[in-house]
Amino acid sequence: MNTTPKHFLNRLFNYFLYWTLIILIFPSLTFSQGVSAQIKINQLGFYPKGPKIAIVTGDSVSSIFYVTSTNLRDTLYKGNLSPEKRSAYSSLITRTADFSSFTTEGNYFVSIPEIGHSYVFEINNNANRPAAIASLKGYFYQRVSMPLEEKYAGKWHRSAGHTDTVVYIHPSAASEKRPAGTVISTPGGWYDAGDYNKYIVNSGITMGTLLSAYEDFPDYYSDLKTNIPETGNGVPDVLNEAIYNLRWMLTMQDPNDGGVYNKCTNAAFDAFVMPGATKATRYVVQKGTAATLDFAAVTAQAARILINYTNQLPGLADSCLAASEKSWIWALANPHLEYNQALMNQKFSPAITTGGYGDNNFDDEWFWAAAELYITTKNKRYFDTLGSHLKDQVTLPSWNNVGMMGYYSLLRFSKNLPDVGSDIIEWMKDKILNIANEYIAHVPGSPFSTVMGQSKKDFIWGSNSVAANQGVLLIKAYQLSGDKKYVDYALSNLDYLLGRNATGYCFLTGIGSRSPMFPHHRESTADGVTDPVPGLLVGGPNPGMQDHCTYEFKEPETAYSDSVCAYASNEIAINWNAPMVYLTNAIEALQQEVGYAEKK
Ligand code: G3I
Ligand code: 9MR
Repeated sequence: MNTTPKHFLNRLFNYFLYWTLIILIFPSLTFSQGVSAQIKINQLGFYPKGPKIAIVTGDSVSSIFYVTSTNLRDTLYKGNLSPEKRSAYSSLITRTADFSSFTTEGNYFVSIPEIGHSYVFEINNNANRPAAIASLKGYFYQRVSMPLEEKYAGKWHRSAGHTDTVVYIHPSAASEKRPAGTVISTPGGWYDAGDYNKYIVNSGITMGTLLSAYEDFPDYYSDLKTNIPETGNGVPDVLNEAIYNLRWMLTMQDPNDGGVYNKCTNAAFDAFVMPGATKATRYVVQKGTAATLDFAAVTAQAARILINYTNQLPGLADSCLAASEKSWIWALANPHLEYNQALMNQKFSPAITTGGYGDNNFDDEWFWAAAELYITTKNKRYFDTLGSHLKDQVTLPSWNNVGMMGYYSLLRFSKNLPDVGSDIIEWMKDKILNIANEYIAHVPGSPFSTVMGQSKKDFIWGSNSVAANQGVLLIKAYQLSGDKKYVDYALSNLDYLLGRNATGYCFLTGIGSRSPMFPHHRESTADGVTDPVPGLLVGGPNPGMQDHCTYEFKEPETAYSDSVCAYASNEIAINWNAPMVYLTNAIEALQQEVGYAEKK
């Protein structure tokens, strides 16, 4: 063997050259497959010191995963995939890649040999801020009666939609002072969803959720700007946005008796044209107990918030409180007036075939309205009503189930409620913590390590709002207990909504690498812009598939179709966006408090 110093140096050089090449080539050889649909991940990213999980679906030869640079040259973290889990609500097999201990800021892929790599994601402070701002801005694009100028709406600028200054009293809504055919003006507000109608019941929970987001995180929202015409007027943008819909809601009350019409609507759904392009007659239809009590709750809550902005908004808080108390009086006289569209259509014409939002149980609406009115006025008569409903069942909020909204508000103001004893406060707190604890108990066994999707019942029409509302409840659990683990679980559902789910979609339009391109949203279909209107949360997996469209996947977790046809899984709606606004912004607001991010 030649062992001269020259040869030794040569061999040493070759040895280093060999390993340098291996290091450079190895990752690109192994990870050259490109983006893999098998890797599901929050497509925005993670906080430096927060939980970080990706899920691999299907077969995987490798039991190892890497976090790599986006040119695949540098391998920065290596971890083991978890053992396989089988999903109960689809045929998927999943494995977890947990890289929570990797804390270096930057842009990365999760890469798995023989499979490929994830979409790019970021590790940084404010990781979810784009979704937080976009989901709130989404409401601006739903505004009905004003032009959306390019400086605010970008390429989605458009002229005003429905003016709604000539709206007819439908025969179902006729009263002595406003007989059928009377013209009223009820402009403004947000379009409800992919359709062009405006529904009070659905505005109820939407407004309650947005106003609660503000009441829970006022300092955070005072700095959050969404580039809307009102930005900079001294009122936080979340309130500016809500006020646009609030002013519409106020016009939906009959000033003669305080009752509130269920909706402002066409007789039938519009075609897929731009907002305001059709000139179909608009009606307000029958008053109802649910609509009126939801209205009472929202206006009572708005009154106590807006009293702090009387310089900018003179008189608005007072008008809200007066409207709220008047609607309450109407509800007392009409405690059980259901909006039953089918029955209504048997009696009156024209028949109304737009969304119903029909509800026939008003216990929860009574409780919520009484709670908001009581908090705002401290008047004992409202306490008496809420007290009589305290033992009612409360579950996760939805448009027809708003009792929990009352819990949230009462607990928020628990130190300032003269008639509400600590026993009641503790009882409500326990209810919420019990639900939260039940949610988190089964996460380790859940296929995507999320709270969402542990029950088949989670996958309903608007299932994404179930995920978001579970997240909101977990944020409340954190606020009530101070236990940070609840925020981790809330984040698991945000990760679900932004990509860590069985479909692999980031469900908020315009966000992430793979988000819906064809939502059931008339404007997005008609505007000639390739990208859909941004910041809108689609309904999500719904095995009910009531739209009868073609679905490639039909299992509970996967029954989602990114097609305009699929209104049962791919429409957008204001009541689904609201808990998304709450959840994303709450986590952004809490990132330092819970130790996910350090102050910079
Ligand atoms: O109440 C029953 C419950 O008892 C039962 O266990 C459950 C089983 O699936 O169904 C429940 O009823 C469901 C109801 O929502 C309440 O959650 C219906 O099946 C379901 O079809 C119904 O879907 C609603 C849909 O309209 C059809 O009415 C959605 O919640 C609601 O978000 C959606 O709202 C539409 C508006 O009408 C029009 N604008 C667009 C908007 C969004 O798609
Ligand atoms: O576009 C409508 C959507 O907003 C509703 O959620 C959905 C259910 O009420 O209905 C959609 O409209 C469809 C109608 O129900 C049936 N004919 C086709 C309409 C547009 O796809």
